[in-house]
Amino acid sequence: MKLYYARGTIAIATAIALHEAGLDFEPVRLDFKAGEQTRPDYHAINPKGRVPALVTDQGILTETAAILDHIADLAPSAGLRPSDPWQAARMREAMCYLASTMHVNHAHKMRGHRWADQQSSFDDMKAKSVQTMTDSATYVENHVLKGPFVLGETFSLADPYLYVACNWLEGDGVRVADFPRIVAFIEAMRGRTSVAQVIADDMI
Ligand SMILES: N[C@@H](CCC(=O)N[C@@H](CS)C(=O)NCC(=O)O)C(=O)O
Repeated sequence: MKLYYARGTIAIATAIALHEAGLDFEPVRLDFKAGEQTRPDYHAINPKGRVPALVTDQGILTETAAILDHIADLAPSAGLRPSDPWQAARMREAMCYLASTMHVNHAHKMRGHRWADQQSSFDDMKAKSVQTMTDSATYVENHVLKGPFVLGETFSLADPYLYVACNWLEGDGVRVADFPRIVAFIEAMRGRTSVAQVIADDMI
């Protein structure tokens, strides 16, 4: 498999999950500063011009939640998706929140051009993102993290996803130290071999 990614992006959740699953992959780095995600050759891989894109022998898969779910299916023995239906639903609840709300809040800082055309609108969205990301951190702190990980003691697909989103907080103007469960979660994640590997590979 080939993973198209850019440094620090949500694509790194896929890299962490692949390491957790013990699956080999070839990372292909895009330079966002050079706009490589906007070029026609990359649009042939992902017409949305976003990362991640995972190239498999069955085809190309995009959307972090779908990719993570597929990784759990490729490596069932890694136990990345709980067998208990309620726990699996709670894991997906967290992942849906990250995809639909926290990631979108984060995107308002740098990607205002998706929703508006005026510089004043971009400035307004960027300023507001400090509050919306603080709101996301508050929600994660109080309702998403049930222990060291999203599901409590059990590691799942939601954790790499949440780790990358939490990694954005400080840069988005959120005082992470105000959120002790998030601080402990980041610490627990950094203790895992999978996360140490993506840090060593300068992916995040
Ligand atoms: N819903 C997608 C969102 C992917 C996405 O927006 N990725 C960002 C990086 S975090 C991206 O590729 N942005 C490039 C751009 O907007 O030009 C997913 O979860 O995979």
